[in-house]
Amino acid sequence: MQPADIFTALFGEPAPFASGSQQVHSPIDGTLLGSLEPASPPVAQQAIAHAHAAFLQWRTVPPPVRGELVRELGLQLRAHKPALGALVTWESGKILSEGLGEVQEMIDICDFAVGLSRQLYGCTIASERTAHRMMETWHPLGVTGIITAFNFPVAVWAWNATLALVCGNSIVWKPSEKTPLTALACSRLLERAWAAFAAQHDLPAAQLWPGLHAVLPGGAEIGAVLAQSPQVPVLSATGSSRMGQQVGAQVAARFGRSILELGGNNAMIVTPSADLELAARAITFSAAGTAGQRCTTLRRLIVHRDISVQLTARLQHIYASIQVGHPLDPATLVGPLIDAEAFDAMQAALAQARREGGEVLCGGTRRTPVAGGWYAAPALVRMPAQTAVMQRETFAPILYLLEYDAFETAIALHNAVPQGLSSAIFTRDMQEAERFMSSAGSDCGIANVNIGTSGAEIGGAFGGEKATGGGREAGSDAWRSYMRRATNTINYGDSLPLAQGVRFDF
Ligand code: UN1
Repeated sequence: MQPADIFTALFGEPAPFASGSQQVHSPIDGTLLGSLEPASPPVAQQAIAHAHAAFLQWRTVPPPVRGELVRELGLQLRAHKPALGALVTWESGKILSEGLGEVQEMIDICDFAVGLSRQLYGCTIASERTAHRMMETWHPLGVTGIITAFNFPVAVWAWNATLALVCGNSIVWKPSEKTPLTALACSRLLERAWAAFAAQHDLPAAQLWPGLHAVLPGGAEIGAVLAQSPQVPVLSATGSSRMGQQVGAQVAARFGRSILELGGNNAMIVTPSADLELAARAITFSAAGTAGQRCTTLRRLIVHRDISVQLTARLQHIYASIQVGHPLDPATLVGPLIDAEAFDAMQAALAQARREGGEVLCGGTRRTPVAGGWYAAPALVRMPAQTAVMQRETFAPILYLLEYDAFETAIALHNAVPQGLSSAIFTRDMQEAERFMSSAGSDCGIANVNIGTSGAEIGGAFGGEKATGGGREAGSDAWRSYMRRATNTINYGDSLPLAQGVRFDF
């Protein structure tokens, strides 16, 4: 699909973004996709105030009814999957299958959130006092701020927004400056979902919409407004560890809650018993897929010395055949990097790797399958040790290869980086697999066996430890981060016994 058709499908006109100081260019070929006016800090303040007012109403709507809005959003996404998936490709550069996959990830989390809207369970607790009962109640928290990155411009919003909505919160979203159009498309779909929802339910619609959801295109100054506003009790931020350090500190300074999903520096251990063909497939998708621009991208491969030559040769063979090209071409596996800056960062990392004793086995150079885009051949780099360049996340398709002899050394190397998002082991040895997943194994939020580091399903909690920020989003009980917990103790007796046996007689 071409941009004009996509815009017509999503916005009802072929060129809806025709004026404004912020220009959005496609990383595919530099095409100008549109121009828009970014939000200013005062506009952001106002959006937060409206969102707070909407929250005061929305929190009283029963959760299963709130779920109906998310059900409508899921229907909109199903109907517009081809257009939105193609827009994700045009704006972020990922191949169409992954653009569509990202929209599917949104649909999946919608389904999850609809079910969740009937399952916001609190537990009951045995009281130590006669004729007393204890329980936990979960309440909406307020305005949920969402800051997203260019590489998953819509799915990460959906993880947060769908849960926040069923939990009874309103939303203010600052998308990446590089991908505001997909954000505005999501907002349009949610608006349509709202119209269908509001027609079926007797709600104070005027007080709820549009305050319930706002998109604020803009830069770090908008993120700072969200981070500093006391009317934003929870802020979910996805991006670099440096960004998270700033945002997290600002939110903490006002006792707000942050959900941080920051840098990854994900590794895989490949042991002698591994199915090497399966491992090679998983490595290629995780390391080269999405042009290395996932936070779950595989960046470090820790291979047992006995199989290293064989696996490296296999990977070099596969890498030589990977098609780098236009992401709408079905034969393409690797699209462009997001911009020239990303290409420069890749070159700088490769130069540093060489200085640190690394050998670039293949890739790393610029390709020009399409004029006007920054395309690079995915690189394999053999490293003599886990040097400084391997300690940081370079958002590009570079896979560093290390050898190990003892399993303990592999685990130690695996954990010896600042980040802790995703991890994997390829092995057919049950003890190695279990040790990798044990408390003394991988220190990451995601630890996989015989699959790669990227491409997680929404059913699990997504996030990681250390410099990854500690936040959890999407499935499992991640919803709790968007709510506040009240502990209730109820006395249904005729006396007033005190806890811990305290006497206070008078
Ligand atoms: C991200 O890169 O920010 O596990 C999110 C994955 C995707 C989500 C990635 N489901 O790779």
